[in-house]
Amino acid sequence: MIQSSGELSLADEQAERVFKALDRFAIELPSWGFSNTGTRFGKFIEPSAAITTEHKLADAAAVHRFTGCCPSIAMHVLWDFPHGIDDASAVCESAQRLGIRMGAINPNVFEDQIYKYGSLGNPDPKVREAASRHLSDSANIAKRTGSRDLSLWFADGSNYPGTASIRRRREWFIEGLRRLHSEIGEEQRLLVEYKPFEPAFYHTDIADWGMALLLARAAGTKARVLVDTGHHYASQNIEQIVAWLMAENMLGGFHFNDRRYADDDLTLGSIDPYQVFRIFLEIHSFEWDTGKTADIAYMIDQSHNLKPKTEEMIQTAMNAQELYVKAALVDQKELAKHQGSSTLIDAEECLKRAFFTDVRPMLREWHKNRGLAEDPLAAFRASGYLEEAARERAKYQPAGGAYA
Ligand code: RM4
Ligand code: MN
Ligand code: MN
Repeated sequence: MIQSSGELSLADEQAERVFKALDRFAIELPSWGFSNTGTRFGKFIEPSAAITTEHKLADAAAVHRFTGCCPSIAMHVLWDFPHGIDDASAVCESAQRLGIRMGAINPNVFEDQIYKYGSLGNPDPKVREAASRHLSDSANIAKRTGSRDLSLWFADGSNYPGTASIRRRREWFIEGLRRLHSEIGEEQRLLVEYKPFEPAFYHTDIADWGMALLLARAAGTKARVLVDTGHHYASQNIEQIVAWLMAENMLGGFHFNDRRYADDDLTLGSIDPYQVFRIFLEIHSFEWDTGKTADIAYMIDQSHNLKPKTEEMIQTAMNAQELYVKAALVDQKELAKHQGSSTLIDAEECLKRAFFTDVRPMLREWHKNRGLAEDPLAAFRASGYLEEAARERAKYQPAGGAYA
């Protein structure tokens, strides 16, 4: 079919928008997404899964090599720096050698036996002190690794009514976060994550974005809220939360994943790609309205207990790129006009037109222009990386195939 010049220029204009969006979009990989994880019912072992920190870095670097959009890796302190700060320089150097950099540092105040009744919210001052010490050690690790963000998630809460003082625990949280805030560097940030339930089932100390926002404000000017897409009740409007947090200059970052029921940690966009699109759309609208670039850390937080981990990460990064650029294709000017005149159907069609645009040919083009394979997943599979990893990692697997 011969296209009219009008159509051609529309295509060119679209391609330019897509390329611009792709040039600035980066999403951070989680180190914990490369190792064998499971559910509380068991864990299925993948022979190529990462076992050491070095493996996780290598896998993350491979994902970045093929996708071109994952230059950094978030680390979990206890799992990746077993000797604390003494491990930091070596881990950093390995990452650099592999072509990636250290991303957010995630302290761990939920696994140790002392945290049975909480960390910063624990009624025992000795436990609160231990948690604070671990948090400040983590802040020092972040300084050493050159990480901007200290990403905080607390399992704190209670299972039965009356067993914990909700108000006192709130105060202890404010105290602990303020103290940590005073210890981080000028360029660093605290990201406060919320979650409605699990592991606590009656009350969670930081249960929603309102609590996270108030705690972040109480902590100090360098604290922001972290939105984990899986940490909401089923029908909650996440993009509205995102819009409000951006308007308040309080959105620090995301933990992206998808879900069907609760904190399922499934592949981003696998269940409801339109929701991810709507979240990105709010961000593009904010940028269009204000002329500012939203300062947001995009991070992945997934648990790949059934799919091959590195492949799922590549799939996730590609989904993220696709949905980010689809949202960038929404004609903001036209949308604003329809919103202003309450022409509902036209406004909605504006979104749908962008959402249903097949951006994959433009993505392939972008990859080609960067000297990357046009199809990252196919190229990764052809590279033999997984087979090699399985061979090389076999010696790290304890007899019987499972590892703790
Ligand atoms: C939580 C939360 C945190 C993650 C832990 C392991 O559900 O999403 O971000 O670090 O799991
Ligand atoms: Mn998370
Ligand atoms: Mn989670």
